[in-house]
Amino acid sequence: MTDRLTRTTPAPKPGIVHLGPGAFFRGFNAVYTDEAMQAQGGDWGILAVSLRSAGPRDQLAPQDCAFTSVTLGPAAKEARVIGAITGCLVAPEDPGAVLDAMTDPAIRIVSLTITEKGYCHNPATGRLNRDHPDIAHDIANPGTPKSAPGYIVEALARRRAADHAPFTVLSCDNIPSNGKLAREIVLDFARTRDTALAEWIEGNVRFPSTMVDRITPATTEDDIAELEAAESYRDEAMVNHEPFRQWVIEDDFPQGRPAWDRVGVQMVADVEAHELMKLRCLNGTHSTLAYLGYLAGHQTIADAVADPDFAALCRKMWSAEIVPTLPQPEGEDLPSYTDALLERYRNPGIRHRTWQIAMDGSQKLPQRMLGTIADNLNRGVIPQGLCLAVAGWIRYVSGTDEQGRPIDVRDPMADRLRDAATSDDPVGNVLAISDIFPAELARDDRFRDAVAAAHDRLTRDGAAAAVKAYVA
Ligand code: CS2
Repeated sequence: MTDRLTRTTPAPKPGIVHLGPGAFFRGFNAVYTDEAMQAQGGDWGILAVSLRSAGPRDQLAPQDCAFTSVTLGPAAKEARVIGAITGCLVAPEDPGAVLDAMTDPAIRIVSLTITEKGYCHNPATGRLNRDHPDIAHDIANPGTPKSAPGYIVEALARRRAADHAPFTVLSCDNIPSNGKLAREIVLDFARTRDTALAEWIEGNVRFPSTMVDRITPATTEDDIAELEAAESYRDEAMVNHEPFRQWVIEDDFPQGRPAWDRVGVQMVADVEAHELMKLRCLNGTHSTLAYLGYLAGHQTIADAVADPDFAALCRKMWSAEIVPTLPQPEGEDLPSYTDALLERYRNPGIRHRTWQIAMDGSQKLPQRMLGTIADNLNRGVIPQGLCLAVAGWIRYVSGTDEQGRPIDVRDPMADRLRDAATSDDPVGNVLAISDIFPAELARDDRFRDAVAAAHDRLTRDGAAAAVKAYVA
């Protein structure tokens, strides 16, 4: 049997605690930070914290937290060992150790890739969901938290009590104004405990927003075996990703930051236009391809866009429905951006499963599609492609595919969605879920009728035919 990968360079001193050490973090934050330390030094090693499973620690720890980042180009692969991670904690095993690390003054940034649902917020309002079981637990047990907001608020309270400067909170999830959302939920949580603490956080803690982008499919056993054959070592913590990457960050780090600007990160004053571009153009069509593509039998994004109708679906949605709603981000040419997206989707090296992207739709739809739909309705346009995508999601969460086979729907609201989507009035009952659909949109007859018509068509003719009809 081949040996495990081992670290050959000394581990840096930690300056960052990162919550959510999944594939995206490894192929993105860790790679950029590794390069930034190589370019300009600095004690910016990353202590990774898994809030739930022991998986990341079990993969990373036996290799001294070194791991391989594999860039999958359309023609060739390139493997690089990344040494930026200094350790990995599993929070449920020892919440005290995580809080100690977060209270250490050497830690100046706490970054997050906890996915949409990790914010424990109501997706329609952006406020903390106090009924969330983890939040209720953390309010009652502040010293042994479970949720990201619970850890952040307790660590900030301890830093304040010890007279240490706070860390900067850096959200790297696919949510618009992710820094503002992180700030809202942290403040909402702090207010449940202590108004003075909430005021201190409000006045002293920075929450820069970011736009993050790199397609990073979940690692499979085959990926690990292929790397083992090519490099003659075994790396359970490896990640595969596309060559493209883009990180736009609001430059607001009173306690300092790695020299990310030296390695291609765009440090800007306001990230919003970039975020809207990325969330609506990329994630909006990604989710569309996920639901309609899955229903039409496509396993991966590359398979879906190899079908000319699905490629045309993306192009038509970008030009007719998505790009017209966007402010112009500085330095971007939107038509070139969307052309490049289609090329990225086509990358045959990337096997990004439609099923993976279809997960957690209840948390993703608002920022990926519903805002774009509302903007179109406000300008008098009924966005038929986006309405078809919403109808595709409703079909998907019903839990049965077009051949009558079960779909493994993963979503925190899966049961509620299935009940609504399999009722007598699937569209009416799903749109009535106010945690997902803002009241004004749910009430809009133009939207409701377009989704209902698309849902009828999908049920009658199937996804492939419905997409063909849209692009015709
Ligand atoms: C994808 C994203 O899984 C998903 O929902 O749409 O993770 C996407 O690959 C990234 O945002 C690309 O930057």
